[in-house]
Amino acid sequence: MVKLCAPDAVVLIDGSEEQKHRLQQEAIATGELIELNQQRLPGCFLHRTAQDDVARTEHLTFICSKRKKDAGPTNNWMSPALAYRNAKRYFKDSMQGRTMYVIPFSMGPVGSAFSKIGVELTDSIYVVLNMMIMTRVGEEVLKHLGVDGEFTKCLHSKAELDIRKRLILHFPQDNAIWSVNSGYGGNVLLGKKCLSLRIASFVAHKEHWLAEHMLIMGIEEPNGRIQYIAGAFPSACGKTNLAMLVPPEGLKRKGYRIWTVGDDIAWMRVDSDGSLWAINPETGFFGVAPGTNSKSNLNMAETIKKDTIYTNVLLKPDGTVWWEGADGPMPEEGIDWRGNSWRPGRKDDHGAIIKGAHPNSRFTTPISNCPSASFRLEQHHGVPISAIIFGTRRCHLAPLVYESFNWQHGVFVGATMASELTAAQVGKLGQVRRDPMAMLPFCGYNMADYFRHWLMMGKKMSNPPKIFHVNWFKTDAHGRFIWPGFGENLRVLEWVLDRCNNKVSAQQVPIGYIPHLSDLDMTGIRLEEGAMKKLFEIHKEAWLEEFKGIRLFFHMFKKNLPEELWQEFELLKQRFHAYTNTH
Ligand code: GTP
Ligand code: SPV
Ligand code: MN
Repeated sequence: MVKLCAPDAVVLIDGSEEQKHRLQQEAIATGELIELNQQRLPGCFLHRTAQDDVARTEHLTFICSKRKKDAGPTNNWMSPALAYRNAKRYFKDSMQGRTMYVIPFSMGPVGSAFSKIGVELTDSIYVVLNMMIMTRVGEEVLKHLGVDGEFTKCLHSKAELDIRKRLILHFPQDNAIWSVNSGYGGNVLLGKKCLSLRIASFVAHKEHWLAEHMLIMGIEEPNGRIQYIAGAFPSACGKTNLAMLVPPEGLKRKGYRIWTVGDDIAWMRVDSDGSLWAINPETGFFGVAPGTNSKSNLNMAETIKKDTIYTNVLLKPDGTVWWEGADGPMPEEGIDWRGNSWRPGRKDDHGAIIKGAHPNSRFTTPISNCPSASFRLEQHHGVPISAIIFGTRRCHLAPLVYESFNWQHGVFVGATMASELTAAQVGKLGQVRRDPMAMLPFCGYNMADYFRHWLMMGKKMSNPPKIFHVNWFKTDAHGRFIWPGFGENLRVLEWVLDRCNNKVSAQQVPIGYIPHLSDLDMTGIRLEEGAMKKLFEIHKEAWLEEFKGIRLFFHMFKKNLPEELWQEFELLKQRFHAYTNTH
């Protein structure tokens, strides 16, 4: 790779504080990082990406399996030969005048049987410093690799940061990832989506485990019992917020405590007890900034006060940062995410208000600084999962919460998830797309085989988690969210756990079980008249309409779609046939 990229120097990242400090100083000198007010935000820096490099570019992301059908109909595919050839043109001499950094990293605790090792080569100090937050980096990792150990070979170059030459390539058979011409997190922190989801899902299929786009959280009752939940929500649909929620005032008397294990990725295995056990392979959060404040997410507001790299937020004159929905008053001036001087209310040529921070601006921050960080983060075995929840962003269709009838039905619920697009993808905001298990952009192989794998995993467990679906995002006639969300979501999780513990019964509707309203503890909140009814409304016509989308989606997979999913679809239609709108 040195021969291909022609860097001036090669530097091995050893994981030491001294080296980190040197790299920070170097990045400040070149302008790659801006040092923030070190009294107010110790160890914090700001970075701005190119204006056309602010979110994952799914249309430039490819699965380069040998056969096209192994990538499946939902992935972009390129043959390995063509992909290597195309990318080599862009990598050629791309590091001239630059340093190549060699980052050995472990996803999962170093030495755990759950963990996987990668080595990322990059010409970006920003990538190095982010990887040092998001993963376990340095000599410890190399020791565990030995001389002939298997690792994921990750190559990244900013090259010219030219979107026309951008490629994010995955070679599952070679255990390799090549990313060129981007500097945006999800495209370049190769341990995250590229390794821990796309490559890992391919490996997990072969090795019989699950690599999922899921948060992991523990809910502790006053008697000390902690139960863990894993939740898959599409990008920017609430994983980070849920993973560290603060119990609402009304439930304080119950003494719950929340433990954050992870906010984005879960690796899960069946253990000898027949249950599903999960680790978070990451050590940091790469979280959405807009909307983060001490009311919506107190734990995160505390976490990001130090040792944090901010990307594409507003810089205030006092050397601190701001974004839409941050704590405190709106600043009177600043430098916006594009690097332009900014004042509130200014409009662009199209008459739209110019934002201070990009809607997908983010912070990179260590889990260890999070007040709710789980004490089990370093445990090699992970945590046992009692419930899996699939969450989507639907303004009308899906009720606040429902439970699937069994594992197979739960897989159907996950496989037919659909959500409105957010700023985390380049694309049309608000448009509904099917996003099975929140993995549409992250499954490294044929999604029909992935569904079959999920069905098989259910058969391997004598004590499988129950599967639920939630939707925090239903809106009223004025477009306002009906459910207050955030901390109040604990009321829903409480019902989820009650169901897992066989403490409450439920009402059966065609899509699954919904709560008896009296089983949701609503102490301390008052919603508008009729809100609860709206939140649990099952609108037959809307669901019949939804079936068209499901059928189209399933047909993409032709004969390869597992028969069980067609069966579940038939059963669902039959249940609706016998149903009249009563809720
Ligand atoms: P990725 O990092 O892209 O995978 O996203 P995520 O799933 O972790 O989403 P995150 O928690 O960062 O939330 C994204 C957006 O949803 C933010 O603007 C939040 O304020 C908003 N959000 C999160 N939870 C809720 C909720 O319960 N209700 C409402 N209305 N909004 C929420
Ligand atoms: C997501 O988009 O789901 C993220 C952010 O978690 S990124 O790492 O950029 O993919
Ligand atoms: Mn994510």
